Amino acid sequence: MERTFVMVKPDAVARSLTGEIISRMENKGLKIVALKMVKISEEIAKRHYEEHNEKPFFSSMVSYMTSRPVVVLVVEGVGAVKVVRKLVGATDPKEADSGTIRGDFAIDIGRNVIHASDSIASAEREIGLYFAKDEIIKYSRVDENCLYE
Ligand code: FUP
Repeated sequence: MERTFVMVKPDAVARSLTGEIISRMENKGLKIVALKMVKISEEIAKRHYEEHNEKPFFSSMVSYMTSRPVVVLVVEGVGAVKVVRKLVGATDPKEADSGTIRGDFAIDIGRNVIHASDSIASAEREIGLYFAKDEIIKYSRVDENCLYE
């Protein structure tokens, strides 16, 4: 089992897409093991996106990410990092395939509705930024015997 970090970004929360986006992950067979709404601080936003701190879009992205609430999740499943990235689609929604979350619900790279970790190492780092260990819950989905061979 693998865990990944997901954020329903401020644009998606404001557009009431939270339920639709979470449903797609549940329907795929992924298990939500942590979930909360937060309004993130500038410090957390800067740490989250530290790899982009030299980029021209960095400061506008940080102010956008802190402007409204977001919903953060930890999602678990076999190959969860890759599986969620496939559900999410390409970074630029104009390039994202139809059927993906960004392909279906977004048009602008600066408003691409969702974030998902791009590797197991990023997932561990990002989960640690947003969640305490005791906020991640162990439980079974009742359909696990049907989802997995
Ligand atoms: P992703 O992992 O798909 O979220 O993509 P990146 O880590 O490359 O980019 C992180 C975020 O930076 C994107 F979700 C949106 C933002 N971004 C811009 O706003 N403009 C750009 O030109 C590139 C990225």
